[in-house]
Amino acid sequence: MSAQLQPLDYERLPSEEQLQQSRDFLARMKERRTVREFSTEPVPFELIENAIATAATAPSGANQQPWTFVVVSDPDLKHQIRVAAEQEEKESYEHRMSQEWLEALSHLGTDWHKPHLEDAPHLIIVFRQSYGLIIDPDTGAETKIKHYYSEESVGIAIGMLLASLHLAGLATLTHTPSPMGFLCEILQRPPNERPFVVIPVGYPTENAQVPIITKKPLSEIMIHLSG
Ligand code: IYR
Repeated sequence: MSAQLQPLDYERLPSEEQLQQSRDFLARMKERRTVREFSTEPVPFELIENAIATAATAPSGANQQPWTFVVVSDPDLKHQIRVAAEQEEKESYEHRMSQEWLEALSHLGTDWHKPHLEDAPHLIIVFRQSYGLIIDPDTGAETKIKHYYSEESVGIAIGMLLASLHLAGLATLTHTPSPMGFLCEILQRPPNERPFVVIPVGYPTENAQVPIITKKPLSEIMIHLSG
């Protein structure tokens, strides 16, 4: 099949506006913090929908969009997820994680207790579709479709999701309980979907605290080869 093309819809911005937009976005994104203390206050659901719709605009390998975003707002399901996550995390913190790993984390003050999995009004659980799966509704026959760069694609989409939620004034936590297999069972996902990350979303508590951390300066992370 040959490519079907159409003209690019593109508006060239005046240079001052380019700079303004770029600086404003940077300033907003610099405010973003990973939050671990969530209020139970409800969140307008359109903010969640818009963030997922934003993530869905991400580029992906062969435009296969290998992602599923499961939003869990049901208190009973959140409770089940918390119990299962804490069980795995307790085992990890007490037996599975190396001393080196625990030391690398110590400045963040994390441990196996995960109350935010119940306090946050929504958990967005992102699944990576390691392959596409089409099930014929009549015969039940399965067709598997190879996916390309699914990890990279899902990672990019999650970056856009986090940016949208932050710009909407919401707090997030990128949480990766390990192992995460329990999420497939609790949420009854099909065999082609692998849990990628759990993102509690909501408002921070009034007294929320965050670790004092810094981000690497541009001089350390950017190499400009200008010729
Ligand atoms: N999954 C654990 C441990 C953890 C690991 C990393 I790498 C972090 O940056 C933070 C935590 C937990 O969620 O506590």
